[in-house]
Amino acid sequence: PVTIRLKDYTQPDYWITHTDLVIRIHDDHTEVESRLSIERNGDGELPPLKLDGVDQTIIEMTIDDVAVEDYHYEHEQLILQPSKAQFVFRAVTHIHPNENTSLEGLYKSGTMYCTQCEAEGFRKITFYQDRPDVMATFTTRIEADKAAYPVLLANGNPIEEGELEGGRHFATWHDPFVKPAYLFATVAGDLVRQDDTFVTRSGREVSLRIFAEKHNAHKTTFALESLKRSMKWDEERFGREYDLDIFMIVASDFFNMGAMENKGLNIFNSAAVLASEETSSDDRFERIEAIVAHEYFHNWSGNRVTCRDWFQLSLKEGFTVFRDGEFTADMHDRTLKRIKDVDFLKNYQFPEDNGPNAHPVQPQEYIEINNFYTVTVYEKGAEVVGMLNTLVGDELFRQGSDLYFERFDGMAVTTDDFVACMAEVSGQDFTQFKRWYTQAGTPQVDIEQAFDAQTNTYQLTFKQSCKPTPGQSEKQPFVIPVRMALLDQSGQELTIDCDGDFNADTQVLTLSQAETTVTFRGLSEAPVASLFRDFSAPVRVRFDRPEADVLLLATRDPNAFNRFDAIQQIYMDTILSLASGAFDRVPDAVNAVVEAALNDAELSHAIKATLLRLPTYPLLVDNSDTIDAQRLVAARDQLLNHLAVQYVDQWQSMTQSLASADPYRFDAAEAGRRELQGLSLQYWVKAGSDEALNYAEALYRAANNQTDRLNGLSAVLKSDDAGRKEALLVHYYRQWKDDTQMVENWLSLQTSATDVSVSQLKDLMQHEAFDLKNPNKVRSVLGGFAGNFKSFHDDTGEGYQFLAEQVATLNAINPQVAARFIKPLENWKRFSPERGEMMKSALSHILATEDLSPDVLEMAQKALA
Ligand code: BAL
Ligand code: ZN
Repeated sequence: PVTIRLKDYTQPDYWITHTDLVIRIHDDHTEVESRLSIERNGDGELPPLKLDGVDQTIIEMTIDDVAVEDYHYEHEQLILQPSKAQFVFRAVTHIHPNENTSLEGLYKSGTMYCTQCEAEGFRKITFYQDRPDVMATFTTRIEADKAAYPVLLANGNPIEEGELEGGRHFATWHDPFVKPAYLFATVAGDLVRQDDTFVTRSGREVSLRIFAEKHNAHKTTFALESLKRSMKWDEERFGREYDLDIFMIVASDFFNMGAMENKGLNIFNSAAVLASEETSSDDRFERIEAIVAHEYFHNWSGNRVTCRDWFQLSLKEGFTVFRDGEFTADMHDRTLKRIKDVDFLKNYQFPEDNGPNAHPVQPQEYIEINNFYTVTVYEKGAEVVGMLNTLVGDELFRQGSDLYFERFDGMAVTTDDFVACMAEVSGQDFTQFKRWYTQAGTPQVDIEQAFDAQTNTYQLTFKQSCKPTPGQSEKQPFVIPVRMALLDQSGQELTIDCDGDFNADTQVLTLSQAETTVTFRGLSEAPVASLFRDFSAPVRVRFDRPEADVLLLATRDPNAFNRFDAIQQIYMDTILSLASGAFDRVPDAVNAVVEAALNDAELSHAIKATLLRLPTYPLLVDNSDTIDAQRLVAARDQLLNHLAVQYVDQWQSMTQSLASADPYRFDAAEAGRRELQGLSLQYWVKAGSDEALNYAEALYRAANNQTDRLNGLSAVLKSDDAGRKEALLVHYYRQWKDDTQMVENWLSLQTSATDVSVSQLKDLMQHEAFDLKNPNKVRSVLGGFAGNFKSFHDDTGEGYQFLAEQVATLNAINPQVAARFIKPLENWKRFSPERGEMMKSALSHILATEDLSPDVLEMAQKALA
């Protein structure tokens, strides 16, 4: 495999200005006829034309209607020598979508044909310069059997349709906006659809259509409503209006990603678009709304302005995650959204930064770009955009965004271009700030404080550092915005007067040196510093300070995010100290913060739930030096049991008082109520009474929505009542076996919500509900298991080898999906030596597999390096 490097980027030798496709779908093959209008980029002698293409059989090729005889094919490229600077290249090729299990390019999903071209799938459809800086207008004609595939879709606006001989028909679509091949899409299927319209702010009426296979037909309304909210929000908040006459979403049961922002024709993983209260939990509703928004927002941040090369992936993904985060915050509860996002970042991105696959938001090299659709590029990328917003303020951020969209409309650009717009509107110099794009690793900020009662001054000293990451041993200081307040002993915010780089309007202190000391004046008593409010920078903070300070923050910080953060810190220290043996019992501080949260009548249900939830295993692992997996399990369980028993009366009364017989409604208040009820119920069941278990089962059985049902079922699954667990799981499957999303949930509940052994997993993979070719089912079973810390890291270590075997099998079916399952093993060096060796041996097994795909090879090599 070849390593691709950012520093080697050069423009292509040729541009493609228009792409004309005819796709003829037949049962045993698909014929693709392309006509590419090509122009030389530059002058002088004509270089060879190199077109990417894999898994195609060439039937015919011409240049300006003259047959091409002289060509060769090497390294997955067709190479030929044009004799003119401007010409039309035509190719007729055959492909086999029915055999395409990689789910890249054109493939069969259930009864329909669909495509996935990002990042490099278009080369499986036709020969092309499959790179994002080659942008063309597209005309696409699809032909297929009319009875089997009555719906024929492609990007852009529909321009023609009609009948063909032999029961076939065609539809032609034209996309007038230039786009790279990765945004191409086509669909042919027997689909039902739900229609609506949206009138844009300039008064244009846009048709909205959501398509699904018939068995999924009843679940499209929520996505359609979400789409309309997204379109409106993007006009109001970012000034972005939709451009085509039609916007379509298609739900596909077989999909590698969550969804794909193809121009005018988004294709979604069914799990990320289809919703009903019977089958979708509150979390799922929120996720669907966010993904619909995310893909829609890409129409500007990604499609109208796209990436010059794949090293710029975060240009569109970081910015679009930031945008969808703002949307969700505006639609629901801003603090809650922030807590959830930061929790996600710390659970997934911090460990990535702390392991062998650490890479910058703008990676400098890759073997397989599919491996770089990561939490670093997406979520850390969004944090970087968020910091720019913090540094320039909301108004200038919007001006910078407007400038970016206007200046680069129709172009393929870089993260530098984006930052330059923010610099231009604000007059700030972001040269140093851009290290966030190029340096990998999570910076650590060590803080010390000193109060001087003589001078009424308080000093904070910040020292930043960043551990070496693969290929980067030395790091330069980052620009770190610290949103902050100083609190008095009652939790009131004090006025800040200091000598640091502090913005009084935004209450942001900016650090740019390796070490910074800031003196705060006019303080008659030692304040309590509330730092990194709302997680103003993606850093690890080490601040060794009196327990009383942390307790004040955990119980009284007016910034709910920081209150959450302080409580999590107390839980985390407790669990890690119990695991290491430093504590032999749960300290009083825990009771103090839990009681304060339980008794705080001002807190919303949702925020209260976040304050009462213990840190997850990935977070505990990421904060441990050496991991003794089963001691960690025992320690977390000890704290969980302690809270369950100590506050059993409160858990019971909260569970009961939060019950509601009202019709289901998805909104922040109701979702919060159900979340807190579910958490209380788990604690109550954990305390061990039959009454609690009966309540959980009754909640499951009587539920009129999936959230209540899962709250009841999860509580039962975490109990020791094997008979009851089995009975409910059997009931669930019988009831819902014809619903795709419910079956996926059923699979994942068995692997993630309860203890599971390798032999049970093997049985589950033999079940009629399982299909190794379906990524959602694979993720439900293997992803559920790999995230089940206790079972995955059980004493036998069997799970590691089992996972390795599955990766080896999946490598031949779907490399993209296979490569994702190397991650659970990659941090083997951080575990205790014996366990680390078992994990390493599983990775070696993967690396020894024959015919490894570049996807799996790259990930396994890095994990073992
Ligand atoms: N572009 C791939 C899917 C997404 O991030 O929207
Ligand atoms: Zn995206």
